[in-house]
Parts: sequence; structure tokens; C-alpha cells
Amino acid sequence: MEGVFPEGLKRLRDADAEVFGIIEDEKVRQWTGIELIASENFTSSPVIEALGSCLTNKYSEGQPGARYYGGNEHIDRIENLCKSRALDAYRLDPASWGVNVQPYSGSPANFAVYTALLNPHDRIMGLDLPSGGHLTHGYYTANGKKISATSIFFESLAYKVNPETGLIDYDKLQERALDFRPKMIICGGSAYPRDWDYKRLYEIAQKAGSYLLCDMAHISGLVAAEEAAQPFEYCDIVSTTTHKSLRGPRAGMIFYRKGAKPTARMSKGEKEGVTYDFEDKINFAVFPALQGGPHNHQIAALAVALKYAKTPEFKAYQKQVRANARAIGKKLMSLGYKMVTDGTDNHLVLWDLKPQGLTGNKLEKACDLCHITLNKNAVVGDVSALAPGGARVGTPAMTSRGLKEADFEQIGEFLHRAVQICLEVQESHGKLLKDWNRGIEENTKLKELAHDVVKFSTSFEMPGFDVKALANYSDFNGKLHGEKN
Ligand code: DSN
Repeated sequence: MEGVFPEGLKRLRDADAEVFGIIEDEKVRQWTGIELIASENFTSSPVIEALGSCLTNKYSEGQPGARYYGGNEHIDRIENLCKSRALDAYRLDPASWGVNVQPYSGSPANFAVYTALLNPHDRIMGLDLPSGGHLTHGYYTANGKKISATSIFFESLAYKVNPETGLIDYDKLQERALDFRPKMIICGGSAYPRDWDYKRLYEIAQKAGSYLLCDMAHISGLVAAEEAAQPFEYCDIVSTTTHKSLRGPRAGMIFYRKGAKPTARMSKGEKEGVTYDFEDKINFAVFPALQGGPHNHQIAALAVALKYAKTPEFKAYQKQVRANARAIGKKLMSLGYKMVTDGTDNHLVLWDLKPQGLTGNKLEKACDLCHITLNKNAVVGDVSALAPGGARVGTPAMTSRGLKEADFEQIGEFLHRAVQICLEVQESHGKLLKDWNRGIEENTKLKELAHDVVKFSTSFEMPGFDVKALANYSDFNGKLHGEKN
């Protein structure tokens, strides 16, 4: 055989029509639908270009300047650039904060923090999943089944939101923390529509003798743009994913304090001049304790995203993300629906469907059938994750396509139509899922809604790829998705 292996220099469309076709179909799905999953976003072409680069070929275990493999001179440049942009994006002084940009994503980042700072079976406290927390913050079910590795390897006691207000009950959290004495308190969530009181959390952590970790994954873009309260002033460690409101590639980061400890942060027995010991512990936990080679293509793509996190356009985008979340929340409330906490401070609303007698999984299914993507979500008091009482609606992705408040009000109208159809099908076919599924799948009103949704979505631009260059664009053009059903 001469030259490189047969597919070495081919285009994907020629080398593997099957995979190429599926990716094209996914592009069509993203372009023609309304994307409301609060943790998703549409990243940019330059980020995708860096992700698809030759950096995926390289092993670089270790840290810049201290690798276990040769040939890393350019990889070191990329990782150092990414780290300095990350600190810059959050206005952090490199003398007092460091960052590890190697975590593959958010869950590994959180487990690296636990591995670094806790011993097996140490105690932790995080927001309960049905209160809007995240699995990796220590979730176990009401009957004690340990769901997350965090609850398997550590002793976790959740704190909760007040069932009446939907707001975090900081008094109760303090009372439980002083009894439980966790080694770490975790703040941050996946479905909490309000800002966090980091000062209060810091005071509680100080009293209880706990580290304070903020997992800012959902709001990391808002934090960068100063459109949310700032966790760095109060927390010891801040972890995040990078593909949500930050609009980067799928990856994770861990920020940690370094240098001399301020007097107010010293623990009993520590003397002036004592320094933080997080840096080595975090770096060691990420590699070699948990991960292997860093994903250099992700790190490069993250560096690209972080460059834009400093721009006025990014600030304007984050402001619009919040304005859009307020607009859709207000619209849905004006139509008689209940939003948990009666509104939002951030990029999402949590919709309580219990007053309608509808479960979130039914709305999710109906929305899927009409090209609106959102997710069922537990609201406080729920026990079933598969048929919970709510749905989560987020604005980062569609705001990246240029939608403003009036557009989100229109989306509110679409969602209202979807709920009404769900309820009509419950009337005609009954509540039992298999009967209801049959009814919803053949519902003609839902097909009309699908048509309107596609017409609406395709009137907006799409970042990340050129829709006109889609292989099936001409096939699609003039023949809306809804009509193919
Ligand atoms: N799975 C993400 C979410 O949807 O919130 C969190 O990691």
C-alpha cells in the first residue's frame, strides 16, 4: 500500500456516508427546532473548528512544562493560554487563584474536587436533586438508594428549598450543617431559578468548619459577564462545565484558591503566612488519580470560547439570556401557569405543572413531537424522576440564535398550545401513559403546532454551521419538517 491509509485524507461525506448523514440530520434538528434545554447552547464555528483539529492526536499527561510525553511544545502553549484566559474571564488574580482546565466535563471535575479534598466517607452537603441540585452533589433517593458516586463514596446530607416559596432555606441549611458538620458544602444547581447568597453560605461554612465549593456550571456565562452574583469572593473552589451558558465546547474547569490565606479564612491553629494547599491536590486528583491524557482539542476550543467571554457582545448576550428568561416566565404566568419562585434571576424557569394535573414527561414528549426540546424536571416534593411534576425551560441556546423577548413570548404561546393539547389527549384517551402516547402521536393539532414551530425556528440564523450548506437543505427547503410527519 502506498501513502496514508485509505480514508486518511478524505472528507467525512465521502469516507462514511452513514455517520455524515446522521450528523446532517442532527444539524437539521437543531436548526428547525426550538431548543429550550437550560444546560445546552449552540457554540460557534471557531470553537467547532478547534474541536475538530489535529490536537486530538496528542498525549500530554501532566501539566504544561512537566509532561510524561514529548512533543508538547504547542500543547503547552494552548493549555497555558486557556488557563490565563480562564482566570481573566473571571477577573481572578493569578497570585491568588489557579485553574485546572483538564477535566473532561462537569461530573469528572466535581469528583476530582472531592478526591482532592475529602477522604472516603467524609461528610458533604449539596442541594437536593428534587430541589434543583445536581446528581454529583450527593443525591440518594428518599428510600436511601445511593444514585451518585458522590453518595456512594461520601456521606451526603442534602439541603432543600422551602416547599412553599421554592427558595433555598438558608436557616435550615445552617441548622443542619451545624449538626452534621460536613467537610464540604456545595452550592450551585441545575434547576434553581434564583441567585445564590454566597456570603451567607460562606458564613455557614465558616461556622461548620466546611470547605465551600460552588459548581457554577449552569451560570458560568452569567458569572463571567457579571450578570449573576460572584462566587469567587466567598468560595474555596469553583467548578464548572464550559458548554452551558458559557457557550464553549463540552469540558470542565476547576478554579482553586492559592497563595497566602487571608487571616479571616484561617482555620484554628493556622498562623499568619500559611498558604493554601489546593493546587497540588487538585492537579493530582485530575491526573493521575482520575483521568489520563487531557483532551487537547477541547482545551483549545475552550480557549477560543473564553476569548469571546471578555467581549461587550458576550455581556450583551448574557443580559439578553436573562431578559428572555424573564419574558417567557412572565408570559407563561400570564397564561395562568405556576413558575417555581414566581419568576427567575437567571437563564431558566422551572415550571410546576402539578396545578394542571400534567406530568413533565408528557409535556416533554408532546414538545419533542412538535420540535420543541425541553426536559421534564422534578419540582420540590416529587419522588419520581421519570414522571416528575415539572419542566425546565432555559434560554441560552435560542438567545444564541438572536431571539429577543417578543420571540420568547411567542415560544410561550407555543408551549401553551402544547399543554392544552396534552390535556385534551388526557381527556380523550385517559391519563395512562400507553393510551395517552397513542393519542398524542396521532393528534392533528400537534402536527399543526409542529409546522408553526419549524416555520418560526427556520426564520432565525444558526451559529456553528451554515444551514444552506446542509446536504439535505434543498430536500428540506419548502417542505417543512412538520409536513414530513
Ligand atoms: N445535565 C446537566 C443539566 O441538564 O443540568 C447538568 O450537568
